[in-house]
Amino acid sequence: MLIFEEMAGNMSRFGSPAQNGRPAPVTLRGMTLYPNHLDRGAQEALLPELRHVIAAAPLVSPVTPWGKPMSVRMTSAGQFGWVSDRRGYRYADHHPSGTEWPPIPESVLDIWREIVGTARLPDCCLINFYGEGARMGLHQDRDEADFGQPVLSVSLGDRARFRIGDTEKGGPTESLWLGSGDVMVMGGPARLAYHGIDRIDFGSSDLLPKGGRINLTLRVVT
Ligand code: MD3
Ligand code: FE
Repeated sequence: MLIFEEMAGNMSRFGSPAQNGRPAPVTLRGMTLYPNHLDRGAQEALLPELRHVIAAAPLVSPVTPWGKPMSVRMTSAGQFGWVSDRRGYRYADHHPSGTEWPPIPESVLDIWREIVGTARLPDCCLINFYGEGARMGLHQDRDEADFGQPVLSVSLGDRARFRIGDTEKGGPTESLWLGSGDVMVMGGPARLAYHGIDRIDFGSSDLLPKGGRINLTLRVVT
């Protein structure tokens, strides 16, 4: 009884019974996690769309304004892309190479439409790629104009240890694993919480042929 075993697995992971074939959403510090929101087929269907974006706007290894290389490689789709270099962090209307950012794939916008709604669509989809050993230190996302707009994240590939704290630096934090297909929405009080990725469990998923993790964050920038 494979279905029964999958349900039991979900129950031990999330502590609540499956609903409509998916574990119930989990709220932590004002964020809502939708475990396994995308099934394997939906995850696989996103990959060619993302490869298309990355072919037009290649992943870059950004440096911080202090000149420290980031271990995460990044690119974006949409009207704006998030960039970092010696001049600072900011949203830019072109890729660092000078090319236009490609449009956000409809299949990615559909996830926003389904979970957030249609009042406003995101104008940036930041694509983070985590290879073996990549991490992201605790930070706030505060380069957007309206913190009333949520941020939606989609995890694909290897699972990652996500950490979230308070809206002030140095407070207590909590962590949870993000697995492939998990979708998270940060709105309300969670929107300005410190957060980061401690580590990825490299090789834990077979979604990406060479391993690693892709995280998409959909943002309303303007
Ligand atoms: C909580 N990315 O790109 S996504 C980022 O997995 C970023 O690549 C991480 O943090 C990643 O800025 C985490 C989940 C996330 C995104 C935005 C948030 C959590 C957030 C904004 C406010 C609070
Ligand atoms: Fe962030």
